Amino acid sequence: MTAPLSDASLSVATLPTLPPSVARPGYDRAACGIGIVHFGPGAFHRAHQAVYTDDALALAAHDPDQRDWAISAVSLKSPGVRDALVPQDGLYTLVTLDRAIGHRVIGSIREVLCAPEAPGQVLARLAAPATRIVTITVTEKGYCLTSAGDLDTAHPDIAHDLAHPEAPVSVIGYIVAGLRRRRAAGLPPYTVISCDNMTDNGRRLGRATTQYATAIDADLGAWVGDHVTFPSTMVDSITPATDDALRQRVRDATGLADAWPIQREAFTQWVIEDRFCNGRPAWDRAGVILTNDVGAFGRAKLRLLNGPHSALAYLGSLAGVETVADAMTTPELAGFLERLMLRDVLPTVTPPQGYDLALYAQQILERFRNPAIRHLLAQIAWDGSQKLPYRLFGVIEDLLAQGLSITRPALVVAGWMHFVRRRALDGAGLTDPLATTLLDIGGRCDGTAADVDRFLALTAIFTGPLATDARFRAAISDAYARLGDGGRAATLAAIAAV
Ligand code: CS2
Repeated sequence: MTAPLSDASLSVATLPTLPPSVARPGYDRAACGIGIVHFGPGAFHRAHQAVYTDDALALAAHDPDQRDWAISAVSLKSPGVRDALVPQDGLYTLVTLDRAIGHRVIGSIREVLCAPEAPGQVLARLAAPATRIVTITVTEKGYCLTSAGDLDTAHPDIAHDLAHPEAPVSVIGYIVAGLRRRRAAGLPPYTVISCDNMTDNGRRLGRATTQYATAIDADLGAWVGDHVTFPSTMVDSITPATDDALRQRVRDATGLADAWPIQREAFTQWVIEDRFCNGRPAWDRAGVILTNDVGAFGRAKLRLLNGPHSALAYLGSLAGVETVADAMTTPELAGFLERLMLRDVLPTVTPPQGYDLALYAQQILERFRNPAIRHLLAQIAWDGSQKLPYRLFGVIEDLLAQGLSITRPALVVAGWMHFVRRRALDGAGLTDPLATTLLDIGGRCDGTAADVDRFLALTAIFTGPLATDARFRAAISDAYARLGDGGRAATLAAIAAV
């Protein structure tokens, strides 16, 4: 084994120099054709679906029918992933952070494209007979849905694509342009799999895609409705953003520079509705759960993990706490979170078959406590306008329907309002598709109950019966007043009091 040069980078050529402690692709990558196009190859995809696919390719290495499932990773906007991974032949290091730290090079991504710079290549890849699955992680906002769940035809990307369907910019525009080519060529479609944290993500994506296809061509819309499947999924693995500390850790452990390594906890779960219209990799052998009832898994995870995550993000940030693990060692926040999860959220969740929900909730709390992970609350706080409805509003609706108290969930919504207001006052900016509107509202807030009404008037977020429910408004106004403008001690005391 050649000792790695100190300035060597990860690539196919340098793979043999890795120390034995670093796992690497256990299959012949060059023999694996591309069968999956993935849109949105950010950290989560590379920590999750690409790893399951890497496992499936290794487990089925001797089965020629299971070989052609490598991934073409497509970014819709920025060239960053392509610029980092192309010189590395698509390889990157995955670091799992738990009691034991694991290092592993993932090989399932064989092509990386930046759509705005190579639209023709992306469309050709979608239309290729060998492409049989499209997977997606574009976050909630990438689906361009209205708050009622329809395709938002006023969204600038969708409006653009409807006018130029052969030169799309949105993920739905690309999916349909690919399907249109396949239909014209007499090819079967591909299965389209949403891997984002939304309730009934497959049904939502299927509905919006069919609406878009119908708007372009009614026959195409009917074909999509009849032939394309959109399985719903539940995806789970805590994946903090990559930082310089991770790059250094990888360099130290592998002897190679990696422009974009990925870190995540050891725990990972993927549940997919078993509805594939054109085959699939041996994901089941790699630990993926294929089921007909993914909805129960999705709701349990969104309500018991993501909702509490958002609760920590806003309330923890208001109290000046930086990470999830730090929040969990702050008794006021940890206590609030347990009460929220066990007393309020848990009774609203129907357990997936064979699930012990109380145990599941305890395991999530344990994962949040993981001291090996620095998961920034600021990262989780992104896109609150998109996340809160999926994560928390269903819980609130269910509690109200049963005549139960919503004091604690309301504190989270009020916490988000204060968070927005403080960002506006500090001139700190906000990562959210509605940032301009939110910061405008935040800037006009004066700390009184009128602030709550300003936020609740946002129909893109507060919609349906909740928007007009007097109990909802009252609980949020009350919580908003409790949180007030105090410093750390006052904020923690307000959180501990409910
Ligand atoms: C988090 C999720 O950033 C967030 O909003 O709640 O990314 C969460 O870590 C994952 O869904 C865990 O599977």
